[in-house]
Amino acid sequence: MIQRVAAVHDLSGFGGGSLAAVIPILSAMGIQVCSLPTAILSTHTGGFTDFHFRDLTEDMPLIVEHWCRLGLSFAGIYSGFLASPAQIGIVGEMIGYFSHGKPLVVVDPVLGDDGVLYETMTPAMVTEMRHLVSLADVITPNITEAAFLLGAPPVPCISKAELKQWVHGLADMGPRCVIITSVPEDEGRGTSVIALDRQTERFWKVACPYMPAHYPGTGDIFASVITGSLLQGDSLPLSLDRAVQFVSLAIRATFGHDFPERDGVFLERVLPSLNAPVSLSSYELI
Ligand code: PXL
Repeated sequence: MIQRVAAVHDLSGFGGGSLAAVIPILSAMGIQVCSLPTAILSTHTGGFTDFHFRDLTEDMPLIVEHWCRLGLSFAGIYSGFLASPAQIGIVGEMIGYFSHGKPLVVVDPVLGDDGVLYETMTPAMVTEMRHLVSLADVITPNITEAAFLLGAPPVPCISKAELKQWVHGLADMGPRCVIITSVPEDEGRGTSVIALDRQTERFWKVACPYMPAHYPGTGDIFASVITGSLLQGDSLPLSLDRAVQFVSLAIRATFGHDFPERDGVFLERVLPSLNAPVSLSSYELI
């Protein structure tokens, strides 16, 4: 039996990320993707200005209702970029409708990066996203999104003690696993990924190799590998390792070329590595 995931993300035509990353990554990991598109855009919103944006809020309940009539069940429900506060409520209801299949609920609370909200995001989205986080098993905010969810000011650097407090603050909202990406290290010269599994109370860290580049869509790529890896039965720290390694590989495959960062990474070059045996592992307990 193939595992099936409901993927609730936008479809951006150019620039990679969102469903253009979610579908090939999960498919390469042997998981069937059922797309519930939240919006259709000409490009993602990072680095492009006059993009076309079609909000699909009205279509989403009709798609979910058809899936209910078909009696579908899902091993995972995985949400990312949502286009309106109403969509967050729709995803919450959807989690309830499909709870009989005991899906792994992964919420990537896409809100912003580098200390600011993305162009289409509003304070109302932040408020609603806190509700969706409370329904998730796993959340994957970056450090900016973690700050917005907690109502804390975004910070350029953070101590280990404060970081653990943030992670606990997010875990108190409901999810079993909290994963924070883009955590600044070495006064901004590097980043890491930090995670807490509330069941074991263990904090994990994976350091990310430093590259002086920032490609849109890497958060979607990271969360997709985490979703696939957990569904394949990997532990949380191994899933972190696989996701960090895959994103790093995608960045390295792209960085040597002279293309604008807003074009995204060369995902197609590195997809086959998702099927390679895990060869090295660098996670640590902190
Ligand atoms: O990578 C997150 C993301 C997803 N979808 C759209 C975006 C972004 C980030 O900018 O603009 C449309």
